[in-house]
Amino acid sequence: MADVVLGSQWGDEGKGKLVDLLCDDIEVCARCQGGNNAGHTIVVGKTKYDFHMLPSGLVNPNCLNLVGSGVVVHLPSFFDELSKIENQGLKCRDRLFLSSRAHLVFDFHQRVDKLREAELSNNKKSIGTTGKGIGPTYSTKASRSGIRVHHLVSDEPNAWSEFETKLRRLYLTRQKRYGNFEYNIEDELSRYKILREEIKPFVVDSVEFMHNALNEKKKILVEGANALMLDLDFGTYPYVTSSNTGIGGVLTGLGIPPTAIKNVYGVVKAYTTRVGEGPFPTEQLNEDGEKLQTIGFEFGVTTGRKRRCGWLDLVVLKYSTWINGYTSLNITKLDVLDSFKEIKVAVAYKYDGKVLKSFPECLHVLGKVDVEYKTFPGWEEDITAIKSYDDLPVNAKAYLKFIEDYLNVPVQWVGTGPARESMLVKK
Ligand code: 2SA
Ligand code: GDP
Ligand code: MG
Repeated sequence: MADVVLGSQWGDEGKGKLVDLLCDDIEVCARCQGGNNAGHTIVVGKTKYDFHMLPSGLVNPNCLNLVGSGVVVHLPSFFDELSKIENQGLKCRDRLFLSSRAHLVFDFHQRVDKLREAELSNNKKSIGTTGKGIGPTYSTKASRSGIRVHHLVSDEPNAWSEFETKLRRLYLTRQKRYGNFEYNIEDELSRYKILREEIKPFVVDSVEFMHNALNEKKKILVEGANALMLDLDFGTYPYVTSSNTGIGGVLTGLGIPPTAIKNVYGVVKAYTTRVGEGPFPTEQLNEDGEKLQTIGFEFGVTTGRKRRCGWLDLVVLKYSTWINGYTSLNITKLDVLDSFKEIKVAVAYKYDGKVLKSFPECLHVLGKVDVEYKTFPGWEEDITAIKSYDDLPVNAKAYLKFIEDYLNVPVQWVGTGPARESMLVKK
């Protein structure tokens, strides 16, 4: 059976750390969507690992790791990331596998990502993407002109010339749309001639890989990237990423049956952050927001951008729970709230004087909602050294209990610091 870790808000909830903790007795860790737009930080002792496209399960020397078919892969970045973590002392080459069905991100996808953002910015409508070519690659995938890993590595006769033709054709269509942007197709082709040989040992049929792992009763963990509110269908469209970041993406991105899924762990930051543009009803453009940003050290792992900060939003989390069906929660970064005298939590959105029953799909409505907050007294003490859930301050436990009751999902873990050890388990 497979357990799944999913981001419940707008990302960066601390999924990497939970995956690391669970990986101690996991045999397979799989990524199912997104690409190197993701940034998962893991702190082990004095070493900090930043994972982008590769599964965080690589930190466990006994764990096999799969980059699934739903992931979009920029091969130069794949190898850069691999060498970076190998240089940090992790031996992982023989434990890493890449789906033959995954789509490739080319350099022109990344250029186009930035050109499109520049175009949108003329109307102040840019998405605030990471510039990693994620949207353009999923677009070529959906328009059926994408290039997959097997197209590159195939040993069939004429495979290379077919790959070359496909790449040239794809580039031409982008050139027609965006003009003569800076890009050298000949350089790209010669790079891929080398990458083709380098990537071959990693490539597997991921459907068979996952089927065998399930059949052999291996303990599997699926590592979600980004988060539900960035989901292409259920997030704050169009201010979303281009994959299904919710539970649906686990099935479509790995090719496993729904019955293979056991636990769905929702990772919830004790407040809310968002990086990039788009609606954020509980954002605090004031001292509280700045304090959360500074204490929480809220900077993007991939782009270094400052994250926007605000209070916990239970309207978002209820909606997120309806879709992903969390079986339990990991509340993270509770320690960031330690010095607050009062802590607010959004409990309802009102529009035209009426409480909304769900999270609105329309951004105009969302922009006009009045957010209703419940205010909690802070605990105003340092919780970072606490070793057991029961020893948490009474006010902190009341805060957690309220979240649990509102969502009707049990809290299983509470994060009290970035390090691996800073995680309380609730019995
Ligand atoms: P994209 O690049 O097309 O996926 O961007 C579309 C939107 O998705 C947001 N997005 C993210 N939000 C939070 N964290 C992400 N990963 C990095 C991190 C982000 C970083 O872990 O910090 O370093 O800036 C991530 N990736 C994509 C993005 O901001 C757009 O709003
Ligand atoms: P992910 O994308 O969900 O894996 O999260 P990121 O790695 O992008 O961002 C989470 C950040 O919070 C990282 O810098 C983590 O080291 C840090 N972090 C995780 N859990 C905790 C916690 O409980 N307390 C504190 N203070 N930091 C944490
Ligand atoms: Mg992140």
